[in-house]
Amino acid sequence: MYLENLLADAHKVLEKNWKDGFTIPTHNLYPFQWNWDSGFICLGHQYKDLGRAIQELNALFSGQWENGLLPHIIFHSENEKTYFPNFDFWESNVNPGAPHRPKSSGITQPAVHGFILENLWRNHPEDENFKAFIKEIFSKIVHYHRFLYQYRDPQQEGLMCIFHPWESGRDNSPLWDESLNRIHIKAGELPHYQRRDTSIADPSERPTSDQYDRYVYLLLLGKKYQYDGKEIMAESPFLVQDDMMNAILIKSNQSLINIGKQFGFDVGEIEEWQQQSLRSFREKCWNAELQMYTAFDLRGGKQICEKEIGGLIPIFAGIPEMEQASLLNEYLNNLHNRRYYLCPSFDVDSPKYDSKRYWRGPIWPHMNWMIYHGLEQYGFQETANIVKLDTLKLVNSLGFYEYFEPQKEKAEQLKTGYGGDVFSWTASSIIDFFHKE
Ligand code: 9WN
Repeated sequence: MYLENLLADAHKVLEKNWKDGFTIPTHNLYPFQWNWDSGFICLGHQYKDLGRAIQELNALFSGQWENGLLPHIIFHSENEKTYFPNFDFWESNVNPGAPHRPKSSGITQPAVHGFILENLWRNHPEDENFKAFIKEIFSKIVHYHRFLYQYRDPQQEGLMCIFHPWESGRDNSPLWDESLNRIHIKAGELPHYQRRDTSIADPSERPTSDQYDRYVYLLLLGKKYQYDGKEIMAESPFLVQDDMMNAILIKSNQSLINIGKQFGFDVGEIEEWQQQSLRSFREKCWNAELQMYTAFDLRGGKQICEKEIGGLIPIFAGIPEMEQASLLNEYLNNLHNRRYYLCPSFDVDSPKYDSKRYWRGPIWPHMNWMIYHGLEQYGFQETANIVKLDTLKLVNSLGFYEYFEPQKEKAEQLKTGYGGDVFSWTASSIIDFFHKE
């Protein structure tokens, strides 16, 4: 059923996006190095050239700040003009611990690097270069996790929070609507800025201009306090303990513990974080009525009660009891029976669902990669296989796009996916799926 060339084409995507030391997500739309993209991109590089995966992570961590922050964008080039906000708008050097070069943003993204490192190591257990690399990078990843627990856990619960939707990696998810609506921007309050994304991608597949104003507002709030000041936690109208980011942090903690024990590193501190994080996550993020995990709005003091793709990721981190995992599995099966490709990024029955607008409905291949592995771990192999097959089918028929239409009837009428084309983590997810067959 699959194009014989799919795997070869996926490698070509990574080759095209390789920039002498790191990989961009896609040309034009995202011309720099992105944090969690790079993690997933390593999955693809490892089969052709493990050295590239090492370079990718080294390039990413060259942008790490003294306080441990691993920024969401690393601007290795200061000449690219197709992205807003660029390095000169972020001004990362307002923080004295930010490297002078490479310039970076001042916020972060999901902490995928621990589990990515474990994945690469398990696939190449005897590689001496890789072992040496683990010895170098391990403490940098731990330092990053320490940043999240020190600077982003104001109630000391073991749950990190974000103050900007971009940090979640799911920028315009309906999860953030209520928090963003707390922001009232007065005329003239924001500096003039020009979006670049909407002249490259179809504006109907991107966030709205009202949302963008709020993204800029929160960026400026962070900058006012050097991006790590305590005032951010005190003043930000947007303060959310995201279920997906915390699940990913828990998954990566576990990977660091596994690696550390094998290599004889001290993992006591990580084990303490992990115990508290697991306990708090289970208490605070499960919603029995929705039968799904939810993010917690710290500013509003309540769960964000929506069925959203982040609520499925705890299965990847081994967080649910079997009963809860079965409910997540049922949720997906039900969508499959209703002729949706898996896994839509938002509740298809909600009025906020929009099948083509970015994180408000479309399917994202790297999310499917995590959900596939989670389902498999809990023994839901049939559903896992559907997730994998749907991803392969969509990419095979619509191309290496950023995101995809979930409704089968509608997808069959389309010639392409949505958002950026020749997309790196789409290619990497496909490559890794092929290697696990
Ligand atoms: C802002 C690069 C990134 C991904 C995010 C995705 C999108 C950026 C943007 O692209 O966000 O970080 O400008 O829209 O939402 O998950 O890391 O692929």
